[in-house]
Amino acid sequence: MGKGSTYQRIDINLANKPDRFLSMSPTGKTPLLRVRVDQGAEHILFESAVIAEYLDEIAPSPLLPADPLVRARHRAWVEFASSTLADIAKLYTAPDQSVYQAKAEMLRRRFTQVEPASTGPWFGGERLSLVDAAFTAIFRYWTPSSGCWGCNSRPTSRRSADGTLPTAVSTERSGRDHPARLDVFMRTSNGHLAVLWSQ
Ligand SMILES: N[C@@H](CCC(=O)N[C@@H](CS)C(=O)NCC(=O)O)C(=O)O
Repeated sequence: MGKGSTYQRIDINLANKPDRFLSMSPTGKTPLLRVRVDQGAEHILFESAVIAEYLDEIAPSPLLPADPLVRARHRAWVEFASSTLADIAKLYTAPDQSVYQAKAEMLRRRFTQVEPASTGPWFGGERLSLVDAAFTAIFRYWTPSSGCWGCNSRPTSRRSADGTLPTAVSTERSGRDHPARLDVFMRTSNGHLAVLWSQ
């Protein structure tokens, strides 16, 4: 989660979602953030862009820029990262080769769109932004064994391109065993990915 906050991460097996998770998640998707303020009622936040912005707002040193126009632009690209996450989920659950290829093509197109919008070395210039943080959720699915679904290079900011942010932030967020767990998930999925993985 970063930004110095205290949290506990609970992993959800998306191939076999627990009832408790389903009862909390209106969309049945991860991530979810369960928040309790001052021992009060518990609140569930969903949608990664909303969760990221909430955490940014309650922590010192906001990652979203102060200027309204630049801020709106960054929000738009955080939203873009969120919908890219949903596309990755569709790729992972593609039932056959043609659906898989269509989803992979969609992802390649998305990555070529974000690169020109970045001014680098981070997305918005000289400092880490919420957009860079949002894209780390995507890079978690981009392990040495999964590659980038046929992309030629890592997208987003140049800092992301050299691997610095995705490695540091995603390892903290997802746990060191994430690549191994992802590997099992892919191998045991019912879709086309499992076929690719067994080759
Ligand atoms: N727009 C959502 C997308 C979330 C999403 O697609 N999450 C995937 C994991 S990366 C998921 O939970 N997939 C399971 C499913 O769709 O059943 C967000 O940004 O939170």
